[in-house]
Amino acid sequence: MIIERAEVIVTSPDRNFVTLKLTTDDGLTGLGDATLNGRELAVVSYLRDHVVPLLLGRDAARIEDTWQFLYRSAYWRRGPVTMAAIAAVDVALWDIKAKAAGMPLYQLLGGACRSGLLAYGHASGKELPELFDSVREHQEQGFRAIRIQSGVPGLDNIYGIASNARFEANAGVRYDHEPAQRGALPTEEDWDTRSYLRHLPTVFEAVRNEFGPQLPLLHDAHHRLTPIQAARLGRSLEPYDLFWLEDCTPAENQEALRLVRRHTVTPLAIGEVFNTVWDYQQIIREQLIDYVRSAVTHTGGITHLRRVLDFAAQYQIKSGMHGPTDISPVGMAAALHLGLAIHNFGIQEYMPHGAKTNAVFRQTFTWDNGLLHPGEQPGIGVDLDLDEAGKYPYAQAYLPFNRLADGTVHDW
Ligand code: CS2
Ligand code: MG
Repeated sequence: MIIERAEVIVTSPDRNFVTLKLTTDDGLTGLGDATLNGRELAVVSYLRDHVVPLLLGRDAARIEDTWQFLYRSAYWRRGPVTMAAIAAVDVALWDIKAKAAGMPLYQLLGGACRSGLLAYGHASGKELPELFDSVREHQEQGFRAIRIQSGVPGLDNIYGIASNARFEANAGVRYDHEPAQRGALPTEEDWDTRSYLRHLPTVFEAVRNEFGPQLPLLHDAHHRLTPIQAARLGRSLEPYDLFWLEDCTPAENQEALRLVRRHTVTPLAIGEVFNTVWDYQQIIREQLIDYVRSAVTHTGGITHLRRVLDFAAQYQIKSGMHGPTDISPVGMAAALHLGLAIHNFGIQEYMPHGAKTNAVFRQTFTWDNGLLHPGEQPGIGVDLDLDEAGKYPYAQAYLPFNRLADGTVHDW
């Protein structure tokens, strides 16, 4: 099974996506997601200019060897661009191997450990009535777990609030379709930590009063707090029994989580911007997190993310794979196959894609009664319609950034 063709496909139906398509000499094809939000073309070049020449003529069956070759022969290791490129090759090869074996990938990974994958959806609102409506909407869509993002009095445009007037004016669609905004430059958003820390506990109190104690609730602090602020937030949210508090503080300095852990028992999820097991060494070994947030697409594929999750399992840490709209349907399908096969599955993030995207990427995974399932089609179960993809050329888009009231750039 020799790799005969390697194509890097860029399309922008509802947002930009980068997909690697490998074709073998016996006609089998495999797809891999290489989408890095706001920096897509860097991965396109890494793949087209540096990786594709290395793949042609290789034995498609040698997944581990190809992984090690791409990681070690690059000399310059780790990082979001390299690991997204390696991830795309890895998933495409697993897709091919599962098709060659005539089985859905999860079967090749050891079979199902559960009947389906609990998923959470994104509810948000500038104020409580809108937020409550959004929670109800997600419950009607079948979600059994819900992420809560709320506006903060005094701040106009902040992360995660679907009804973002400025965004709708720019893009003409609701924010929850995509955080990256098409345009020549990134837009600036507002932030003030003290207002947020005062306001958020009141939001969770209101949500619990309205929806009761059972509903699993999640929140994404999106890397914006110092360790002591994160500790305070975790503690102030304890009465509302969160499923997790995500990215409470930037985790380049893994030690920072020790301070948070010392002050709160609110479960912590981290890792969507991590790319290798080495980003997790200390926080897993010291039991400083409860959920690994890495996505297959950004963590070296199924081969490497499985290693991270096996390491986490020794510490009873579970998966909580990143699944926003900037993970393509190919990346989502790969996550579902891995999620079904691992024992230490926790929860899967699920932001449904738009109609144009679903026309480009024909998917077989299912969503039923709050559970996702990768489906039974051989491979990962996603086909890419090249004609449809060709209708949507790449469109420059950036994630927003934050400035504090005094003009200081802050984590978005
Ligand atoms: C977020 C993402 O879904 C999440 O947990 O952190 O929406 C994130 O902002 C985007 O994926 C960035 O590209
Ligand atoms: Mg997040």
